[in-house]
Amino acid sequence: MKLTLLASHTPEAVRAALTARGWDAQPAWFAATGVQPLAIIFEDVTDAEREALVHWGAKAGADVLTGAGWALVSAAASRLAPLARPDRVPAGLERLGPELGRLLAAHAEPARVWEIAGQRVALDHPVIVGIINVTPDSFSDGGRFATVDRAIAQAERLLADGCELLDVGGESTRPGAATVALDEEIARVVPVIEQLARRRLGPVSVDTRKAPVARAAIAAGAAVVNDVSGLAFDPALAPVAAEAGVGVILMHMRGTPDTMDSLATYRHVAAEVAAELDAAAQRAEQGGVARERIVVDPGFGFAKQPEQNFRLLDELASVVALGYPVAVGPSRKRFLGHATGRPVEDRDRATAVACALAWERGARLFRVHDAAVAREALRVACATTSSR
Ligand code: PMM
Repeated sequence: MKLTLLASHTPEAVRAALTARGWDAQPAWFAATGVQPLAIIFEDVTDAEREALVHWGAKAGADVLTGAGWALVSAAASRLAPLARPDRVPAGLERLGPELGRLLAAHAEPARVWEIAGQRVALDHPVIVGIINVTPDSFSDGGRFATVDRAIAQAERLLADGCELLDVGGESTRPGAATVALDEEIARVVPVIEQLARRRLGPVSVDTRKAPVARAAIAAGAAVVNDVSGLAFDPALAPVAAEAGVGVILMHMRGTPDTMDSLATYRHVAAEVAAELDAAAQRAEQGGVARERIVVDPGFGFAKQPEQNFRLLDELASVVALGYPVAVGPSRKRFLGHATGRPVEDRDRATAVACALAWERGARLFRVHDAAVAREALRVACATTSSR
């Protein structure tokens, strides 16, 4: 008898093993996601639910570890599925169903497209988002693109290097950065977005936390609003985005750039970031933004210490499980310098590696300064995991 261990960090190995033995692509994929082991922590569970879960786990062949108020359940997705079905869930565990069902659906069928104004962005390959900061003080490229001509030249380079979205920002959000007056921020981004639209360079996203800036940028041609505050800064932003039908990127942070460093305290960073992003997505949907238009982003470097960023990169699956497409923006950030010892101007290789790891863990959009290097890394990562 011959024996081969199959990789289980993604469903790909099982899928490939089944198709190699004659299964059709679709059933092979569903079977592969079904047998993939998942580990899920349920929090705020009652003692009775804990007991019921332990009892169920013993019968279902699932591992269940518990403590006060929580239970960690580990089993193949297909074994967990009955817990999410009202007709099959054991008595006493009904409360688990809705959230678990959502998580399992996101696992088996991740979003394939992202709807932005006027077009659909396919997510079956890495989508590179090029950064155009029109700020005098951004941490890595501040001042370099502060004129319209320079911003346009940078846009052309980013598109030539494979970007599918250009993210124009007029307010630096690095730790301690000064806030920018509304008029000033609009005066920075709108002329650039107008020129990009006139030259059909895009689509364009506007990196802003403020409704008036978003409104002006959308009028100038922006198809996406990228809000680093996850709609927490300006309550008027969600309706503006909803009415315009633009795509929305909701990034995780805590506090403001002024205060965020002091708020980087987590007991379990991936769980807390995922929960806070889920709340941001609820804010967006309650504000009228359609689910298909929402992307979430863990916000590397925002209210996170270096080791918390690495934990989050490793545990990106917790964010992916929310069911929204995931964007990441590790580009040139401090945590990469922490691991490599490289200064900010020499972190594009580290950025590319972080992007490749994030792709493998389920991220689909990659916000970078240097698209050429990131594209190479992402092509290798994509070729490794996307044979279907
Ligand atoms: N990082 C910065 C600014 N905007 N937007 C998203 N969605 N994700 C990020 O990680 C992010 C962002 C800060 O970096 P920069 O000053 O180089 O633009």
